[in-house]
Parts: sequence; structure tokens; C-alpha cells
Amino acid sequence: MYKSTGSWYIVQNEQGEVFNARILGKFKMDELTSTNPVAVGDVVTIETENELEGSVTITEIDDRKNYITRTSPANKHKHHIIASNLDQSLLFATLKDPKTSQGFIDRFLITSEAYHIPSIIVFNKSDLYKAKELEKFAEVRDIYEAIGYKVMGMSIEKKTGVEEVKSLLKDKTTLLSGHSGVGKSSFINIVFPELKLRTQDVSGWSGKGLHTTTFAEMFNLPFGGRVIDTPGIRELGLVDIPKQELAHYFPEMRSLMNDCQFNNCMHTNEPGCAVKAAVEEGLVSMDRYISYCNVLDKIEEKTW
Ligand SMILES: Nc1nc2c(ncn2[C@@H]2O[C@H](COP(=O)(O)OP(=O)(O)OP(=O)(O)O)[C@@H](O)[C@H]2O)c(=O)[nH]1
Ligand SMILES: [Mg+2]
Ligand SMILES: [Zn+2]
Repeated sequence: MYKSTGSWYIVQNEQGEVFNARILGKFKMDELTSTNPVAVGDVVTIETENELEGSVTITEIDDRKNYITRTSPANKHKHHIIASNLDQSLLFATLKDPKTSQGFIDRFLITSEAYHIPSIIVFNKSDLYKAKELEKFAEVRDIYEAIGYKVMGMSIEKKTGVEEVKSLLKDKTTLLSGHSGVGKSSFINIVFPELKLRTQDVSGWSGKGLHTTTFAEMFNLPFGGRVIDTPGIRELGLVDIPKQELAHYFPEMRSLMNDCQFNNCMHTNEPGCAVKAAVEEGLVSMDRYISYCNVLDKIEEKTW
């Protein structure tokens, strides 16, 4: 499934033919927990509904290899599936116009770890970075590379670093994610101009956080693979991660946890905590630890 605009879905068959599709009532069952029964990236079975109009019915959805969700802004108890069957996700970030916080990056990475989706962080708009931002870039790059994430710098404006990012896409299904205005659609446009996506006007980041892309959409790539453009996310609501599990989704903590004195250690105030010791020794980034504590607090609010 390539795009959903409410009650209609755009699907393609293996020959690349495009159809307008609808779903049968029975899938609505799923809406109990998710706001969208069929997600971009889903592999579906279709049956012809109206041959003249080229419309089809989705009769089955294959099990999802994986998927990425966020809590629905309208209803915190429901989640919205952003996309499914992903090989990787590129988290677009910027240090200026707009600024992406490390907290946001960390929440995104927790979600990707929880769903086993490899993530790469791409800092765009490097043409706007002055000494202060360049220093920040070097700092965050070191933090994330030290724990196993690839971090790339790019300027779509100056066409630097773009080819390196493009080369990651071949033969894979890649989700592009990040705040509104970070350049997700611009990236697809510059590497695949034939797709002609709508982007924010040349005045650039307005500061108002207006979304230019309004629906997630998947595109076939000429050299093999698919890329999914998504509307910018302002806040990434985390879905149902139990407190006890959270540290598993921080790779640098995952490897230390076995050395904590208590096997139910939450790494906050417990004695003999290997994670806290590593933070004090500077082996685990203080910023990452703060993100961990912030997210843990949020989970507590939700549970009690
Ligand atoms: N200076 C500078 N501006 C850029 C760069 N890349 C993109 N922009 C501008 O940033 C603005 C936002 O880009 P979009 O591609 O629409 O951002 P988006 O991430 O798709 O945003 P949403 O669709 O709202 O989620 C546009 O005006 C782009 O021209 C860059 O490398 N440098
Ligand atoms: Mg866009
Ligand atoms: Zn601990």
C-alpha cells in the first residue's frame, strides 16, 4: 500500500499498476487499538471491485515484518501506524531552522530499537551551521556514533553529502522521518526530481511548523528500493514500553545492565547501579541518561 487519504488507499501490484482500493468492514476491528487498519508499506491482497473505474477491494493484509507507530494525537490510547515492512529509517534532523532536540532524537531511536528498525541520523541544512552549530554537530555525532548509530551531515541547498545519503537507499524500503521543515520532501526531490513533491516555499522554515506533506506516501526508486515520505512529527508519543524494558532500547545501557546489583534495577536511585556508575565516569553520555530519565518519568505518569 503506497498512500492512504482517508477511506481510499492507493495500491500497486507487482507489475507497478496503480489502483484505488477500499477495505472491507472486517478490518475496522483493528481500529480498536490502531487508528489506521492499513498502513503504508503493508503487503495486501486485492480483488477487483469495479473493472471500469479500476477500483479494488483489499481483502487481506499480510503479517507485518515490522512497523513504526506513534500515539494518536487525538487519542493517547490509540496508536497510528506510520509505516510497515521497513528495512531502515533515516531520521532527518537539523540544528537550525528548525532545531531538533536530542530528546526528540532519543525518543525516535527508542521507538526504532523497540521495533528493530535500523536507524541512521541525517543532519540536514549544514549550509546554515555556523561555528556554534558545527561544534554541536561534532558533539552529537560523537555521542551517537559511539553507541553504534551512523550519523551523516548533508546540505540539500549546497548539494553536499546528498549522494552518500542517496546511496543508502538502493534495494531497501526506507522511512524518512523528522520534524516538519527538516527537508524530507526536498531530499526526495533532489535525488529523484521526476517525483516533483511539494515542499515548503523558498522562504524556507517559517517557524510556524506548518506541515507541507500531509500524508505518508511511498515511492518506487528507479534503481530499486522504495522510500517513504512522511508528514513532520512535532512530538513523538511513545507507545507502551514498560518501565522495566526501557533501558533495553538504549544500546549503551543494554550492555551494562547485567552488572547492576539488582536485576530489576531501573538505573535511577538503586545502589550498585552499573549504568549510573558509567554515567559518572563519562562512559555513558549524560545527555542520553537524561533522556532515559525523562522518558522513564513519562512512563510512570502513564502507569500510575
Ligand atoms: N538552507 C537550507 N534549506 C533547506 C535545505 N533542505 C531543505 N531546505 C528548505 O527547508 C524547507 C522545508 O523543506 P521540506 O522538504 O518541505 O521539509 P519536510 O521535512 O518535507 O517538511 P514537512 O513535509 O512539513 O514534514 C524548504 O523551504 C526547503 O527549501 C538545506 O539543506 N539548506
Ligand atoms: Mg514534506
Ligand atoms: Zn542499574
